[in-house]
Amino acid sequence: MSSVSILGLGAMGSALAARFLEEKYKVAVWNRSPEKAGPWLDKGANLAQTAVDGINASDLIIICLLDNAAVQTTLAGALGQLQGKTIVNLTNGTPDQARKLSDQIVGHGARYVHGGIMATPSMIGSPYALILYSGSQEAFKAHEPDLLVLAKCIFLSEDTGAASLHDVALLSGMYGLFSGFLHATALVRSSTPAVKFTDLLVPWLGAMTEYTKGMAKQIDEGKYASEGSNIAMQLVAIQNIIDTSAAQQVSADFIRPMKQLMEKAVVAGHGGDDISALIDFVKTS
Ligand code: FVH
Repeated sequence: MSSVSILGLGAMGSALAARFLEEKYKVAVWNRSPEKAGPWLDKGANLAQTAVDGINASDLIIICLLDNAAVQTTLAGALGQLQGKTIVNLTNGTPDQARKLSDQIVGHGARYVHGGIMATPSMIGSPYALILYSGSQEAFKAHEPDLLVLAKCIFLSEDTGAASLHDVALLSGMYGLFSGFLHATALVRSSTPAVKFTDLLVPWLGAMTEYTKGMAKQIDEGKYASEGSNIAMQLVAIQNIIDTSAAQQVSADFIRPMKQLMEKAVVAGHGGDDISALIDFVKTS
C-alpha cells in the first residue's frame, strides 16, 4: 500500500488528503488544530499528533499550509527527522522562500520539491487541476505517480523557485481577469444583472485572451509597431472608461493604473505602438 503524510488540513490540504484516501493510500494527517482531522480519520486516515509524527509516518511528505512562514515554524522542530524523506511543499509563496526552504531541508538529508497548485480544492483530482513543480527532478520523477493522483503535473526546472514564480505569475493573470470582470460588471450593474452580462463579457474576454497570443509574439520579438489599435488611441478610450465610471458612481481604481502606464508610454514616444509595448513600462529597473 502506498503511503503519504499530509501536513496541513485547511481547505486545500483536506482536498489532497481526501484524494489520496479515495485512491486507497495509507494517509497520515497532521494539522495545527487537530480537530480538523476528524472527518479524515473517519475515512481511514491516521492522526499524527505532532508534525514529527507525520514526518516519521511516510517517506513522502506533502505540506500545504497558509504560507511558508508556517512551513518554517512547523518544520523547525522536525529538521532532525528529515533524512531520506521527500518533502513536497505545495504552499503558495515567493521563489526566494522556496529556495531558502529547499537549502535548509536538503541540508538535513531530504529531497525537496516545491509545487504551485493551479486549482481550487474542489478541482483536485479532476482533469482541470494542474500543479507546477520545481526542485529535485529525481524526487519528482520518483513520486510522479503519487502526484498524478492529485492533478496533472508539469515539472518546470531544477531551480526550486521556478514553480512559485510561475504560480504567482499565473495568479497575477487571474487577478487581472477578476479586476476586469468586477469593474466591467460594476459599470453595467444598475441596468443589467451580472449573470446576464456574462453573456457578453465571457465571449469578449475569450476573444481578447486569444489576442494576447499575438501580443506575446510581439513581446518575444521586441517589435510593437501597431497595425490598428495603438496606445495613443487607447489612451483616449480609457479616459472614457474613467469618465463613465464616475458617472456610474463606480471607482476607477482597477483601471487607472493601466491609464498611467499608457501615459508613460505615449510620453516616451510609443503612442504608435500596440498595448504590448507596455511590457517595458512595468519593469522597475
Ligand atoms: N484554497 C485555494 O483555493 C487555493 C488554491 C491554490 C493553492 N492555495 C494555497 O494553498 C495553501 C493552503 O491553502 P488553504 O486553502 O488550505 O488555506 P486555509 O484553508 O486557510 O488553511 C491554512 C492551513 O495552514 C495552517 N496554518 C496557518 N498558520 C499556521 C502556522 N503558523 N503553523 C501551522 N499551521 C498553520 C492552518 O492550520 P489551522 O489554522 O487549521 O490550525 C491550515 O491547516 C496556501 O498557501 C494557499 O495560498 C489554496
